[in-house]
Amino acid sequence: MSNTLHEEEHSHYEDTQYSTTPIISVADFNGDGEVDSNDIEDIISRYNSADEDDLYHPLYDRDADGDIDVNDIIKAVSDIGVDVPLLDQQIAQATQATMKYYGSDGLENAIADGYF
Ligand SMILES: [Ca+2]
Ligand SMILES: [Ca+2]
Repeated sequence: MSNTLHEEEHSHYEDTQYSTTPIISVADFNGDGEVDSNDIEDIISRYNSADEDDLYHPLYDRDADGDIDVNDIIKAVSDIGVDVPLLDQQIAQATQATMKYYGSDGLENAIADGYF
């Protein structure tokens, strides 16, 4: 019984259009160990952005479909109060630390900081 169920889930997963998964499993965007109003304000400030926009960053794309829309915000809100895995905190902190090198000003910021 459990084997059959597992196989069905597996084949369903392979049929889906999206091969990417969110960068972090819960919406602790600033990596402080909890999902609270700061994280929600953070994602709301990026609302209605998509792949090529500077406001878009995959860290906030909770369903990994290339935009930050109401579905991503709903997912983030539903994470309020959940336990944040240590790995997610570390990934979020590392991603925040390098976020200024992302987007159209990214290269300029990297040069200004002496990376090139
Ligand atoms: Ca947080
Ligand atoms: Ca999305």
